[in-house]
Amino acid sequence: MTDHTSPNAVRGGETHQIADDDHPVLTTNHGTPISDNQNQLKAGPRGPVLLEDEVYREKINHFDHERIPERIVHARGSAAHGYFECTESLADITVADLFQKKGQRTDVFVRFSTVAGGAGSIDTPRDVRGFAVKFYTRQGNWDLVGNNIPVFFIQDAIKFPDLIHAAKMEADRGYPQAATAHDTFWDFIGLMPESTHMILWAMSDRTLPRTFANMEGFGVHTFRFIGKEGKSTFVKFHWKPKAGLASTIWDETVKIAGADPDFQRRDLFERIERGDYPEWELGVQLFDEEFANSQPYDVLDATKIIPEETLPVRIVGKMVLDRYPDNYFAETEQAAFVPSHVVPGIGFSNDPLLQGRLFSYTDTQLSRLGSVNFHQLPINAAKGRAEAAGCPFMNQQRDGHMQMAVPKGRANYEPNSLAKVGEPGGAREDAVGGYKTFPSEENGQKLRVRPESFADHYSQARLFFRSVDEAEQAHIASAFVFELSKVSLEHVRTTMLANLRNVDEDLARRVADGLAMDLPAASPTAAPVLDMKPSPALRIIRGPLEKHTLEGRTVGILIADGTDAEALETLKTAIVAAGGHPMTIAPKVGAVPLSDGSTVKADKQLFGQPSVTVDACAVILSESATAKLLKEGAAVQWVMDAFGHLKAIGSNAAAKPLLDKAGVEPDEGVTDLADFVEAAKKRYWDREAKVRTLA
Ligand code: HDE
Repeated sequence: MTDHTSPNAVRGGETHQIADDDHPVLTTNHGTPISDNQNQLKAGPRGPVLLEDEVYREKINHFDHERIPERIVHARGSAAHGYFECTESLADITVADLFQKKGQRTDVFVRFSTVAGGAGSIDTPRDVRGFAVKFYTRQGNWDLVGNNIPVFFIQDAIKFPDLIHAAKMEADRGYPQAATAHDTFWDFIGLMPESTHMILWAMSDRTLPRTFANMEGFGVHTFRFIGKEGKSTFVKFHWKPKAGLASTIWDETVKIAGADPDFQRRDLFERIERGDYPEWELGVQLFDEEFANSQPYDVLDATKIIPEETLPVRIVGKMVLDRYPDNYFAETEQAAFVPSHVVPGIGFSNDPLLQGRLFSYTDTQLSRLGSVNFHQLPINAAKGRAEAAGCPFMNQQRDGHMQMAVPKGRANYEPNSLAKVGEPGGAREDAVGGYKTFPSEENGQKLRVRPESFADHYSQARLFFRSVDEAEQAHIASAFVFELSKVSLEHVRTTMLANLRNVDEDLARRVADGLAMDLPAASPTAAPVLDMKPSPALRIIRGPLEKHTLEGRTVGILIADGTDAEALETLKTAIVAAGGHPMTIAPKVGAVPLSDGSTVKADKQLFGQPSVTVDACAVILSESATAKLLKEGAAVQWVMDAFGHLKAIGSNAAAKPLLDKAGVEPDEGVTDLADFVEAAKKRYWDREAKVRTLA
């Protein structure tokens, strides 16, 4: 890019860049060429500004309206483009076009989000993550708007505004932002025993995902697949991360929030930039009415899972995210996910939470995006259909705010006979391929009730707690203690303890101990609490999706003046060979002199890149640099946190005094440089008892 500075100083601005072959002519929104983008129109060089200055007025007026209302929930998000590939045909089960042929690809746009915080909040609060997928299928768009937790807090959508009001910042004081550790949230949860299962997940490491690529995704509700003869099969959707499930430790999470509030969106962007494309398998649990009726819970109740050990997840596809959005606002912010947007072959169950969502999302887009034409925004337009049929949508709907299309002719109604006189007559129904609702038999009295079959609020909370690893159980108990310690209303804590007694006596006792409170009597239950068979699939730690690998992971290498050049090169090569991403970190970034007289640029500076931002830590220092860094709090903390967060630490002999000062004790995860790459593939859970007291 050349910098063309106008020689014409009389125009007053310091910098006038003028149009040339690389830069088109700057214009107003109405196409008028602009001669000066540096100065308002004034009456004389020092005179008042003139209202007639359309160039200025238009520019500032547009700027004043640059923001749209943020989403009431899931406001903070980031997204990527990619594709879904069918790996096993489901043609015998659904007519949905994207599942017909092995190898068939469908474009997707996926937005990940936190729930409670505003758009400018942090990436790593303890919070559920949204996992919303828009499939641009050849039969229209299908939005599978899920979360990284397979159950929800409430059973009926009518409670959603109460849940969200209670969870977000408190109405009078305007805080806390992006945190559930406050009175109103726990007041609501304590009084809504149906939320107990989800709150166990929320207090687990599931709400502290390391990166978006390390999360599972779930459709949550029971949906239907609809097959050729109109046969319906119930289905639950699961996304399984190829990078494996991985979470952070609470202390690490809190520190990431300070070190890098954009940690997860940066990771998503950088992974894609590096070609480490985040990938998931799509799995389905398929079942019929008979199976549904034989379970000790109701499959229409979104606070329940179907354990994978009872009904295995069948993998039918994969999703790869390989392109970052070109523009955050136009794509990520304006993306409108709407669960009622399904395609032929996919339908709904009577889950009252799902049914409630079918209304809410279109409605919210009208206030957020401001127009019934939000489907015309490029990110929302049904482009898959455009490829198939030449037009993203064809109907007789017209006009409205921000109408972008220019429909020709007068066929804005149907039926019409205009084609008889040679005029375009517009689109018509497709009785064979068009969307058909599954004709389920429905009858009954109109009632505002909860079915009896939704009454059990504790069995699956117990199932979850008893299924996960001991380390995860300790994290859950500690998370309850942390959150409830921030609750100032003592009766609210007591209610929670009373509810937890129905989940697991040991858990309730540990939380009560952590709060230094007496255990109250258990709260009454509306149904017997069952001891379901533990489900190992629910574990992160020592579970089926925990992966010992360096693939896609970042290894921080602390270096400083005099670092052994050869050792550094050997380590970097070994990390890359294992699929990892080496990141050198030094007190000064510009030039680090190495042992052989050469210099390298460090990737990051020590003070801005604490070890919480990397997955494993190596330290290669000269004796003199070690002596200096012993007096540098950030360096000592770098190593201390790596140890405290159960990460592998590899070092050369000269760096040893720094490890000693940081309190590093020998264990399997503390190695010399030769063994480090292998050791760096996992965390050392057994170390945890040495470094912190858990509830
Ligand atoms: Fe949402 N939810 N939700 N939700 N939800 C929204 O829609 C709502 C629920 C989920 O990246 C809103 O466009 C109701 C469950 C995600 O843009 C809103 C109920 C699940 C996203 C809304 C639920 C979700 C949203 C706000 C109870 C997991 C972000 C902005 C019946 C299965 C999508 C918007 C994105 C967003 C309503 C419960 C997931 C207000 C009424 C259960 C991932 O329409």
